[in-house]
Amino acid sequence: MTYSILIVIILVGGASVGLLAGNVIGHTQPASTTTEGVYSLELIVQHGIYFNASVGNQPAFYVLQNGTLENSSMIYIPSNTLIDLTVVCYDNGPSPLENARYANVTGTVGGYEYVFNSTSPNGMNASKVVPTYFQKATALNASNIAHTFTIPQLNLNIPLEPISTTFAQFYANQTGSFLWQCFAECGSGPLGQNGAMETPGWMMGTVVVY
Ligand SMILES: [Cu+2]
Repeated sequence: MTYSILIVIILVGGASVGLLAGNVIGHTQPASTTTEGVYSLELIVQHGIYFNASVGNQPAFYVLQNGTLENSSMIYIPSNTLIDLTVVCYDNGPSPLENARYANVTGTVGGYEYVFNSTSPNGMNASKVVPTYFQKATALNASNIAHTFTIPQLNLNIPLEPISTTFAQFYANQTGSFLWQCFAECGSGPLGQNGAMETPGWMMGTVVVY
């Protein structure tokens, strides 16, 4: 009798632990969506890239794919699939937001992003890979945002701190082509809205959800 009760307790306890572990490892998914695994999207923001003779240097987003930096004018992601988004921002200074609402994290799983500050992996300075802090954020300080990765039609907004690594998860639950845009005025011209800000592959482009 005593043994039976013990076995039941162990079984129930074991099942609970298994469920918890499953949630952490497998990521919690909405019951209404079907997924075929997790898709990793890795973006790099670099600054000081030669744009043209009159503008000079500008910042740009790249897609890190197969070990190379690829143009971000077209970014492909699967629909109804958990997207693991990692953005490494090497840019070291803030730009004013086009609207204060772009300081908020929107459209992600849980409504937050993880920010690892001072974590641009810099081969010249190994100490830079040690984060000075790690933050689970639903919004960032609007005065300390270098860029945003925003897909307005999918309500996705990922604000990025200078010299940081940011991780967030999201789903794109409709197929089609959507604008992506940075909403920190990091470009050229009197308002910082020209140059990179209006050029595909720099601070804007198309996200194709297939
Ligand atoms: Cu930008």
